[in-house]
Amino acid sequence: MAGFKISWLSTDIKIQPGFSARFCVFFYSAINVTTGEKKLLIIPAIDLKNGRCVRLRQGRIQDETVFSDVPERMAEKWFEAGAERLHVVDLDGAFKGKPVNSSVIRRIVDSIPIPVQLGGGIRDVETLKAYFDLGVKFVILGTVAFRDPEFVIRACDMFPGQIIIGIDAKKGRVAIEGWTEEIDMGPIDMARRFEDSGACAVVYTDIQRDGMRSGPNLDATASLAKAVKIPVIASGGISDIEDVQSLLPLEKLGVIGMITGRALYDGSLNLAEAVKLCRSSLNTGVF
Ligand code: AMZ
Repeated sequence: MAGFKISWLSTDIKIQPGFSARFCVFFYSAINVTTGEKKLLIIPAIDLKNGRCVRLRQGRIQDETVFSDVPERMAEKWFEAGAERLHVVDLDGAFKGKPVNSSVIRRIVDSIPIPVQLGGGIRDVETLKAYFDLGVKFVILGTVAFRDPEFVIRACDMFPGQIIIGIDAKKGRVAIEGWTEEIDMGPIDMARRFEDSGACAVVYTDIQRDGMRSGPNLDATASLAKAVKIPVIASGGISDIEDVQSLLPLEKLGVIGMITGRALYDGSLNLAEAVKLCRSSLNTGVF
């Protein structure tokens, strides 16, 4: 009897006759039921400022490096290298508290077939609707999540499985409004507010490491993932393949992916290699 094949994203799994039910249970347990994906995601970041693709250091608006005047070309590049999701930030939007780079975001969404998660300047339902209409798959709420937690709950009701909470912290305190304002709350307390909101993930960024290639904050990321049921996406500081490797054990705590920016642009991290590592490590753990 011939086997049959399950095609999933770019991974083909051949099921041969005689495979036990246990295989299916193990296989299913490897699937993140929240995202529908089955491995740790490497999510390249495209930060937009004045229509260009930039990287900041520690979020300082004056400390920018421009990597492309045509951000959709970058999106295509990361897609072709194997990315399965893209992280896009409207930096002008985050600073101004309203969408600024929508036309570029449209071009990015139109140029690649993978899901885009987008944050920066989203404060109301109209903006949410506009971005989802445009084809954005997940929206990240940062400042408004602190200022108006009820809004997050309404948003999760309206767009189930598509709302991500953005928690950016500096020295253990959450920062909002383009990271210009620190509030008297830690990331765990902030995340706990949204335990039952229906949010599909928390993106946790260590601001002091962001754009610095100083290594991810493993302790803080692990503590957050342990403290809440919501899946966590780690961000900030990933500089090379060893850093990617160091985050893999956190998958069992509820970390579902990692965002990387400057290391990809500088070339100190090879995206295809990182994606491959995340796939092979999961398979080793499962089979
Ligand atoms: O780099 C910055 N100064 C910055 C940044 N990258 N400020 C905000 N953000 C990102 C957050 C999150 O993804 O990491 O913007 C989003 C939150 O935006 P808002 O407008 O909801 O706070």
